[in-house]
Amino acid sequence: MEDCIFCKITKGEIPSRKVYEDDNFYAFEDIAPVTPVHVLVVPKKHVRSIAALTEADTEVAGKMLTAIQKTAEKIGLAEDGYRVVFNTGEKAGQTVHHLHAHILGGKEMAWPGV
Ligand code: DGP
Repeated sequence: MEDCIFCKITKGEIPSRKVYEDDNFYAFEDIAPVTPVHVLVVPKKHVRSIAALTEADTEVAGKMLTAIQKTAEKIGLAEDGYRVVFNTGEKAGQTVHHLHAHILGGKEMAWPGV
């Protein structure tokens, strides 16, 4: 996707603070953190959101959980725990239309928090 900011970040065309990368995923610090640790995990393949996933995305969708796990370990959240958020659609607060997981951590979090 030509105009997708996260596609450009995964390709290195826009600078970011990378924390994890593998063949299919790229993870970087959120530009506007809402918790002391706030990292985004995005697939290199452009998919708009969870709502736009198709059968062809099954493998990447499954691997995304493992990429989230590895990223959380790398940024030191595995022991204390973390929250994973997928804003899906504008009403849910999705502003960038490229599938991404927010990994939030570094503080005590209440639940529910909506
Ligand atoms: P969402 O609202 O779920 O679509 O989250 C999009 C997030 O992306 C939001 O927390 C801010 C972050 N973001 C937007 N543009 C950039 C950028 O250029 N660089 C980085 N690092 N984060 C960005």
